[in-house]
Amino acid sequence: MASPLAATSMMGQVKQAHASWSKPRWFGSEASDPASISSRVPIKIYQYEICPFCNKVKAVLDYCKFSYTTVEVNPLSKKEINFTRELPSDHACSNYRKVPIALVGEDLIADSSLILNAIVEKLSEEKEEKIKLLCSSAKDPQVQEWVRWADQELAVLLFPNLTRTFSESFQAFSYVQQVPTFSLLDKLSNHVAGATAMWLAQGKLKSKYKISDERQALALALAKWADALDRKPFLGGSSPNLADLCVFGVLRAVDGSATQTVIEESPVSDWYGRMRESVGERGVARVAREAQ
Ligand SMILES: N[C@@H](CCC(=O)N[C@@H](CS)C(=O)NCC(=O)O)C(=O)O
Repeated sequence: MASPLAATSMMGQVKQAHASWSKPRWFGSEASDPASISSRVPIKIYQYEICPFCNKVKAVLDYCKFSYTTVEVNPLSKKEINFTRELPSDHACSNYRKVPIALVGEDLIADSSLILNAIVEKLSEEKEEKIKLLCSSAKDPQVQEWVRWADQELAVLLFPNLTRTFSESFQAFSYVQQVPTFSLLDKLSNHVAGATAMWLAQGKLKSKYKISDERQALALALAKWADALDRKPFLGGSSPNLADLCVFGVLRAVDGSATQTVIEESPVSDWYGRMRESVGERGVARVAREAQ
C-alpha cells in the first residue's frame, strides 16, 4: 500500500459511504496451544491490518500456533515506526517506512520475505510433524517460485481491487475504527483520508503494475493458482506447504471486503476453505496488542 499521505493533498469532497464491513478481526487472545519455541522467541509485528505482506507472515505464525503481538501502524503518520529513524544508518531497517517490520527474538527485520526466512529458521527447531514439513518445503524451488509469485504477482493485485470504488476503499479502511491504540482523530483522519487517498491512487497503481481490469486480473491469477493445485487438497499435498500459506495469507488481507467474493467464486474456493480451517481463526495466537 502506498502512503495515503502522498495523495491527501489531492483530497476533494468526500462522499458519504456506509462502513458496514467493519468488524473486529484481530483482538488478541491467549494462544490455546502455543508452540513451545514461541515462548522463547517473542515476535512483534508492526503492521497494517489489510496489508497482504503482513497477513502472509501472520498466516504462517497462526498455522504454527506461534504467539506474537502486533502493533498497528497509523498509515498517515507512521509514528509507531518512527524508531527506524533513530537506527544507525548501516542498520537494514534504518529509516524504513513500510510494513511489515518485525522483531523476531532480538532481531529487527524489515520485509516480509526476510521476516519469513527468520521465522522458518526458528521454526525448524520444532518437532511437530506439520511444522517440519512446512520448513522443509521452504527449500523446494517450486515452492520458492510460488512464494515469489504470491509477493510479486498476487499481492500487487489486491489494493487495486480493495480500492476500486470510493465505497469499497472506505469499507477497506473501516478497520481503523477498531484499532484500540488509535485516537478518535487518528480513526477519523485515517478512515476518510486513507480511503480517499488510496482510491485516488488506484489508477497509478494499476498503470504501475499494468493492470487494466483489476477484478479480471485477480480472477486470472486465482485460475493460475488452481492449475498449480491440480485438484490436490493443497500444493503441499495432504498438508499446506509454505507456498499454500503465503498465497492464503496474502488473500486473507481482503477478508470481509467485496473482493472476497472473487475468491469465493473462483476455482480455488474449496482450497481457500481448507486453508482457513488449517490455519485457524485469525489472531488465535495473538496474545496482546501494545499501547504506544
Ligand atoms: N517487499 C515488501 C513490501 C512491503 C509493502 O509494500 N508494504 C506496504 C503496505 S502493503 C507499505 O508499507 N507501503 C508503504 C506505505 O504505506 O507508505 C515486503 O514484502 O514486506
